[in-house]
Amino acid sequence: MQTVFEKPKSLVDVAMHYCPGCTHGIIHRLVAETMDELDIAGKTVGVASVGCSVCAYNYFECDMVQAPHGRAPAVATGLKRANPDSVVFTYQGDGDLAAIGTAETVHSATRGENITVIFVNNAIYGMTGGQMAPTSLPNMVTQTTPYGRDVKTAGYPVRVCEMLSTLTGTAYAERVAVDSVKNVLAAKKAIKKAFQNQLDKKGFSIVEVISSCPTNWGMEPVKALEWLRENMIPYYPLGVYKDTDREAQK
Ligand SMILES: Cc1ncc(C[n+]2csc(CCOP(=O)(O)OP(=O)(O)O)c2C)c(N)n1
Ligand code: SF4
Repeated sequence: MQTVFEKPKSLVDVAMHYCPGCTHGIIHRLVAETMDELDIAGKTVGVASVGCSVCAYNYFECDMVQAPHGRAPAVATGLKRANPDSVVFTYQGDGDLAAIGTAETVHSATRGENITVIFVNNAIYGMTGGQMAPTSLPNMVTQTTPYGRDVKTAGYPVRVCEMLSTLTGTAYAERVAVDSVKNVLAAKKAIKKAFQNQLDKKGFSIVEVISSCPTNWGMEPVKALEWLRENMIPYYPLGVYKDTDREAQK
């Protein structure tokens, strides 16, 4: 019988700690499939961040480091510069990448570090119980905005791909989602390209993955995906925000 689907070799065969219906598991699989297909697990170092994916080092069959909150791109910079033949990726939530880690994110991009950033945007601080994140939507109810995010006091959400695409050092920035089969397939393509870019020495590549947090959104997993589709994607349009490959062809 022909095998049409199997667990990637670069994913450790253990039960994950993520909540039922959490999309972190899907994104882990896409990263692991990419490592298998590019045959790079043996020279890859992943940098886990702080957030629900803090234990990502338990799940990938490659070397892993766990960075302090927000510092993953700085740690990745050091790893990549010390060993340019390695493949280095970070795996970060929106609290990690777009709040405490904003400086590291912006400056590693503007330096054009040849690393791959996987940015999981679920619009909330998942691990700590659902506080407002920089990417929480206007009027979104969170633990710290029980009446909804008031932009007059809490400001507007940060659109990371749009912001980073203005930086010359960014080679590639794409926003994808994992709410449907079609979007998961597109997310895989983007993640693979972000790793291939690094092999081709193209510079800083980021894939923002619009994700769900059913637990802290207070929704059943399927409802959370519907909410994502109806609320997050309109605010965070999917697509390629920067691709130096495409610009070179113009
Ligand atoms: C220096 C520091 N400040 C604050 C915290 C507490 N903290 C842990 S995880 C987290 C937010 C993580 O949210 P996010 O990055 O969106 O990831 P998610 O859990 O949603 O996947 C915070 C504030 C910490 N661990 N270290
Ligand atoms: S709290 Fe949210 S982001 Fe964290 S594992 Fe649970 S569903 Fe996923």
